[in-house]
Amino acid sequence: MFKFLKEKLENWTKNLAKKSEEEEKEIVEEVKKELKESKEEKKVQKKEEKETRREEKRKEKEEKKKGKEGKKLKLVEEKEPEEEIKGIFKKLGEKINKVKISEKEFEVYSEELEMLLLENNVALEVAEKIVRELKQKVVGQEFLKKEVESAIKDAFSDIIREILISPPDLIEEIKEKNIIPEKKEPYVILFCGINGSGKTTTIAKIAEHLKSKKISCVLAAGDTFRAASIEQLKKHGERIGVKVIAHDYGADPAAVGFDAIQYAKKNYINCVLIDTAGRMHTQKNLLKEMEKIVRVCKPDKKIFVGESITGNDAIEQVRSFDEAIGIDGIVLTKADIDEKGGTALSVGYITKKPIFYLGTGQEYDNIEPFSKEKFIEKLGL
Ligand SMILES: Nc1nc2c(ncn2[C@@H]2O[C@H](COP(=O)(O)OP(=O)(O)OP(=O)(O)O)[C@@H](O)[C@H]2O)c(=O)[nH]1
Ligand SMILES: [Mg+2]
Repeated sequence: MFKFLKEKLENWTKNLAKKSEEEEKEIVEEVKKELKESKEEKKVQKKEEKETRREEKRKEKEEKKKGKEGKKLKLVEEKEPEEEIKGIFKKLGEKINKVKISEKEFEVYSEELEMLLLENNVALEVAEKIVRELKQKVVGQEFLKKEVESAIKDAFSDIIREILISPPDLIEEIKEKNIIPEKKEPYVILFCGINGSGKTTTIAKIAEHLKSKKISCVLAAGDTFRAASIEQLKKHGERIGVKVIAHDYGADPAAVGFDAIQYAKKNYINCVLIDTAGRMHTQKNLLKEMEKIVRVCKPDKKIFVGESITGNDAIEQVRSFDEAIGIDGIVLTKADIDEKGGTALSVGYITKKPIFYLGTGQEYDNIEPFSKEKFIEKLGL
């Protein structure tokens, strides 16, 4: 993920350190010069003193000859040279161990960083926010040279942490709703998204995941539109041992969902997962159709399933589905083939909706609850 981010960051901090090494050399030269000058000054001073002493001795002798007592020679008090050198080197040490990032140095890096973020599917609005906040955190700050890289990385991770929204614990929510089995209130999740984004596969993965947490499921074959979609869901159901409620092709998806909920109530099933037909976010009439499913089935969660490789288009998709039915969260599929990773950052920030899961392959166990920290770790921060 975020190819080259780590490399770019390392290059930048190396350059900063190099720059400070050049400064360091300049400072050392300056100090050397200062020391040399002060040594020369002292030489001249000593020579002068010697001459005065010689002169005074001569005068003394003359005075003695004259029978008078000679005056004692008073020497100029000298500052210990070692003390002086120590002071200079202390100051020198303080200066050369620190790096201060100027606005100009940041500008050079920030342009590269913004480009890199955009290349990795981070939306412009989000890339600009990251750069702006990083600038606030690092420009004008003094860092210890050996800590500059980790300080910038920390600042970066903090920004990402702020941008991403942590999802609520779905398992806990389902268990809470099912706390009184006699109430027979299954937790209902509706899945939506454009064609081929991975809705049906994600439903099977989540059903398997919930099963492993001792939560029972029933699947509703709400995609009554695409050829073979019902068979596809039934096959998944057979493989994972989960009941599928289906009507014929062309039937009302809201009715399929409603039936699945009735089945769950009757059989004390904890959770209903409703599949829907893929529809482009630009097809307003098809989005409207989703409203009816929502009205009839009253889902506890409406989850948008999008591909992490989609990039900026995913934002438009989530926005359209959100406007139509008000989504509660996101599943990003195909994270296993996404080298970039920016989609998670962008959809999360722009829609302010949490990402619940990442799809990481075609097998049933290829699903991961989304974790901010894991995401940050994958970025190499
Ligand atoms: N590599 C990878 N492939 C995935 C992932 N999730 C789904 N797929 C594949 O994506 C393809 C489409 O998946 P489906 O689950 O049928 O997608 P859908 O959204 O239900 O598609 P429609 O019903 O046609 O709208 C299938 O080949 C899946 O195996 C994933 O996380 N990683
Ligand atoms: Mg499907």
